Amino acid sequence: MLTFCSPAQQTHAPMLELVNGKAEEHAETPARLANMLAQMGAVREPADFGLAAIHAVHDPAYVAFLQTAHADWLAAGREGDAIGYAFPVRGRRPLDLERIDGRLGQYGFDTVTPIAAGTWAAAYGAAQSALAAVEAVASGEARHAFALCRPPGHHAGADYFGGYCYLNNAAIAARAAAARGLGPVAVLDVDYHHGNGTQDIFREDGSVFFASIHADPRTDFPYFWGHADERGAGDGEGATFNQPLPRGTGWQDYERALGKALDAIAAFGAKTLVVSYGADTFADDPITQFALTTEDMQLMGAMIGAAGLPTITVMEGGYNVAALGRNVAAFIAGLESA
Ligand code: Q9C
Ligand code: ZN
Repeated sequence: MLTFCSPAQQTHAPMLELVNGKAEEHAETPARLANMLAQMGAVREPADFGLAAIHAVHDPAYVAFLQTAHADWLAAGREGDAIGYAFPVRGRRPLDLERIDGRLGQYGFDTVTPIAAGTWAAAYGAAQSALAAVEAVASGEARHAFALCRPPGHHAGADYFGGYCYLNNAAIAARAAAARGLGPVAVLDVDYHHGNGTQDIFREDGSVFFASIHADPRTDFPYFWGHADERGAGDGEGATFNQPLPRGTGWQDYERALGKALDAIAAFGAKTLVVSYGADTFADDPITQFALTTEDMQLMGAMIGAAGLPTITVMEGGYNVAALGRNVAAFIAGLESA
């Protein structure tokens, strides 16, 4: 598998997340990527494709906020990572706020996604890895390419961050793939959590199909998106397909949902697949509640590969650090067996 990763991705090292009423050690650690890299063969550094493909998905004012947020935080006399504490629940509108705290609330939706010193450089590097994977497929160099993105991306919307995500690598890849003539594109999101950012970005865009299999948002993050009745809107009506599954779901039920998602993607007429792959469906993941095994990751990869589409995979979550590289390697082995 042609695999991409930027060294800049390791500069993001958030310290804490405020969850369960406590400051806990952040789950999305540099050790995750180190473990994945240890299981990969050669990994390529992406070229720098610049900001244009990022701006094709994200609001430039939001991107500018991300670039200076940590420096603004330090300039306000703070130390450590920037975390918001006040959020506009209703009537969110593009106010031009001055204070970093107002801006963190304006653009963020939770208290688990700190902006640290290296966050922008790492998020930019992860987006470049996704773009390099697109380029490898578009140029015909590879039929499958994998971007070892970290930080992940699928919770980030056009103008917001959250869920450990800042730039939406899958959406950036999908738009870039369509621009390179690889459309129609479908995004298949198999992370444990619903990919709310990707859904929002393509909600009214009927040219990109979005299918997600995830823990029911009635019980799990991100709570406010991913319910079965969310099917897209306007031009995108019917091009969003959510399958929320209960906690405890194992391979048998997961396989059935994956089959339905792949059928819908085929019916849509997708020519290219972007997969948001999260290994946090793993039974021994410390923050989630599905029951897939490492072997199931291989079966998942094989089913996706059997769809027969050129496929760009971007890494999302997965928090059992010791098992992460093994799970990713199993998924890739399955994908390549098809
Ligand atoms: N008790 C991704 O997998 N909530 N993001 C954690 C744990 C946040 C996950 C609560 C989970 C965000 C990309
Ligand atoms: Zn996740």
